[in-house]
Parts: sequence; C-alpha cells; structure tokens
Amino acid sequence: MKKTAVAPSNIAFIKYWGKADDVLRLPLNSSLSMNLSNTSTVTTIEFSSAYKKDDISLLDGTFSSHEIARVILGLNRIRKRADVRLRARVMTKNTFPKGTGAAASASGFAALTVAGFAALGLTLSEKELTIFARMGSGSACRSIPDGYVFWEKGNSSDTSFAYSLYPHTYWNLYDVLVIVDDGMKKISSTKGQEAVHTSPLLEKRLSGIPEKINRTKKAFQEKNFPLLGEIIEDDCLSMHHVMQTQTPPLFYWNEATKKIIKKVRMWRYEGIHVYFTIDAGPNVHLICEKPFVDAIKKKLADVEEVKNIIVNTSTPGAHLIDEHLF
Ligand code: 2P0
Repeated sequence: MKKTAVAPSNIAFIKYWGKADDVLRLPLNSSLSMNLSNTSTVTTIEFSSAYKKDDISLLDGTFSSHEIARVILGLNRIRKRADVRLRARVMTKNTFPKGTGAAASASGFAALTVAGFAALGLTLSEKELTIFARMGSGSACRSIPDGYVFWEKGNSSDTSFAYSLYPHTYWNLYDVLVIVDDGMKKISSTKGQEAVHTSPLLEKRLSGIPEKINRTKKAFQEKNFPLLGEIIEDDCLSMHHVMQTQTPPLFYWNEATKKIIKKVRMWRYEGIHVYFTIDAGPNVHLICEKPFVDAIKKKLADVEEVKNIIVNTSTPGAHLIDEHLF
C-alpha cells in the first residue's frame, strides 16, 4: 500500500484568479497552462494499520501546521472515496523552493492525488483525478494531464475538470523561470483570492476570458508564437490589475520584477522572441521557443537581481514512479 508519484508544476497562460465556490474550489473562469519539467514534486504515500495517525513530512524543509491540515483534508477525501479508514505516512520532496510563485501547491496536490489513490489500489479516470486534485488546490488539476492543459471551469464539482489540449511534444515551448526572490510569499493564493470580488476590474477581466481562450486555441492550432505571447502578457497584466485593485490591494511584484518586464520588451525590439508572465509572487516566467533560450540566459546573466534560473520545457503530467522516498 505504498506508492510514489511525481507531478510537475504548471504555468498558466490564461490564469485562474477567483473562486465561484471556496470549498469545492470552482474557479470564476477557465484557465490554460503548460506543465513545467524542472519544478516538480515527488510524493510517497503509504497507508497502513500500523500508523495510528497521519504523518506528513517534507524532505529538505518543513510544512506549516496549516499546510499539514490541508494535506490531511486531501487524504480524507481520498479515504472517503476509497471507503477506508487507514492512516498514512506521506513524504514529499520539491525540486524547487516553495512559496516562490512556482506553485508548489499545484504539483503537491497533483502528486498526492495520484499516489494516494494508487496506494489504495483504486484506478480512477484522469478526469476524476483532476477533480480530486482541484479540491486540494485549484491549479493542481492542471498538473495531472499531459503537456498543455485546459481547466474547464464548469458549474459543479463534476463539471470542473482539466484535460490535455495538446501533448507536451506538440510544441517545443520553454519557460525560463527567473528567481529574483526565493523567500516565502507573504499572502497565499487562497487568501489573496478571497477578496477578488472587491476589484472593480474583475467583471471586465471575466467578460474577456472566453474570447481570449478562443484566441489562445487558435495560436496553438497555428503554432503562432507572437499571438500566444501577446495573450500571455495581456492575461498576466489583467490578473495583476485585478489583484492590485482588490481591497486590500495585493502587490506581488518587486523592483526586480519590474526591471525584468522592461528588459523583456527591450529584448523583443532586439529580435529575441520572448514574453513574460508572473504568478502570485515576484518571480518572472519568460516564455519562448527553443532557439531563443541561450540568448535569454545570456541576457539574464547581466541582471544582478537574478538569484537563480530554472529552464523548463513542457512535460507529461503526474504519474507513478518506482523509487520511493522512504
Ligand atoms: C494560476 N495562480 O492560474 C494562478 C495564477 C496564481 C496566479 O492558480 O486557492 O494555489 O489553492 O485554489 O491554485 C494559484 O492558485 O489557489 C494559481 P487555491 P492556487 O496558476
């Protein structure tokens, strides 16, 4: 009854910000993302009658009591579905620092869901796995299918799920993740979203999403990178404008974030085809096609605020592996 899963984090091109249902984590809008190859989570779960309580640990770090409680809620959903009461030992390892906007909750709940059901011998459809991952953390549902993933917002738990729009091999896109701050983020995505309705820009953002999704699908169909890049930047700014106009306002950017945004625009004038996107943190994701990765790395080497760079390609979704963490 021990299984291990690895799950990628993902970067959204069309972002999820705001819930229609806080408990089920139903989003206010559909979103679209790419799985990331080098920012992943590995989780081993063992259910056993020898365990008297759930034991949750993080290799190379510590979980807060709030995070442990959230994982136990996830285990409870898995146990309920499988109709068992066994307690579990859960060990997790991230390949990237948590709380950096690199979405550890996405890869974490995707890995927990896939390993958890497998450890109990239950084979769920991919769709149902995404629904369980979503209840742990919304964006986690996008880390289960392969490659480029669409999360249909739906209007109930059963209709809000994720599926692969294109496999990771379809388009050789890169995400050069630029770490400018590796500390914990001050306000979690869950907390930050609670005040989304106070932004006067929310309705405007939501009304434009269906058309944006259509244009993104067209960009994918044509592999039209400039069109995709424009949408990526537009939706990032639209989400951050909502965040910044909430009460209280949320500012995730720092000076280095703004500096890189400006540089990206300059680099484009110089012929480097690169676009930026930013999640709920100060770090910047630079999206490009393969021929420009080296030029971007060279440019970043001259930016003193850059602490680390993680180069990601698109990758398969969460899956089981044979090597256990304990
Ligand atoms: C996204 N984010 O679409 C957006 C962009 C952050 C900014 O999904 O409350 O951690 O756990 O459902 O999934 C982060 O939100 O929030 C997120 P919860 P989650 O990637």
